[in-house]
Amino acid sequence: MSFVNFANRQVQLKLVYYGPGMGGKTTNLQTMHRMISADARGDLTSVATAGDRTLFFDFMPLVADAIEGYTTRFQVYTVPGQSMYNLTRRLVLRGVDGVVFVADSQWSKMQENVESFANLKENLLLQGDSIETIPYVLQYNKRDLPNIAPIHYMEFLLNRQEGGRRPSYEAVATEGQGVFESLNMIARMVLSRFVKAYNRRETKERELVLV
Ligand SMILES: Nc1nc2c(ncn2[C@@H]2O[C@H](COP(=O)(O)OP(=O)(O)OP(=O)(O)O)[C@@H](O)[C@H]2O)c(=O)[nH]1
Ligand SMILES: [Mg+2]
Repeated sequence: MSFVNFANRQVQLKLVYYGPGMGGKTTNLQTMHRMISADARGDLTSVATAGDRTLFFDFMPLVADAIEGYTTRFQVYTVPGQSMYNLTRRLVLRGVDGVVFVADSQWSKMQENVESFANLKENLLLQGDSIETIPYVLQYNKRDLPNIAPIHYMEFLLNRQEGGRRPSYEAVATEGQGVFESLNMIARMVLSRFVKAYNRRETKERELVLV
């Protein structure tokens, strides 16, 4: 949930990695944790896991100098992808500012991708958000595997929302490919929406400027 704290000059924004089970959401955070220097990120906390599977959520804070004069903190979460954990997904999604949808590129996962995306739309609506207005990007992960669908097919399945095409990235999250492209773009989209909305509401001397 976005907020500004003038006393300690902080802006806080919430990013959620969403998508089908085993798609690579947790792996995105693990790769970020490995590759971002310790002064720009906090610990990666995984709350309840069974082997590879997230049962509750993962969480990691990131810090950036994105807004002039303010420290910007991104609270980054993953949801559990398995369909039975929908109530947990709703909890994690509360107050979200931006979503990275991590799809699994394997042919055998196309139905799960579509179902998970429909589930995201439904859960956004339930909390008064909408896929048309919430900033999100698509990440087509596991491009290193042999039996994968071509990008144009995944775009056809997942990237035809009203409100236009969204940015999408090919990824191999285990190796870092596509991880930072997705993160940088969602951060940029969320910040620019936040700054616009904020400046509309506030007086001139409180204007926030993206750097
Ligand atoms: N080959 C390959 N394997 C990957 C890639 N990304 C993730 N994996 C593997 O896929 C498995 C599942 O990845 P996770 O990141 O745990 O998936 P998740 O989306 O968090 O799954 P849930 O927590 O169940 O929702 C792990 O064994 C990862 O190492 C990739 O790009 N290529
Ligand atoms: Mg996970």
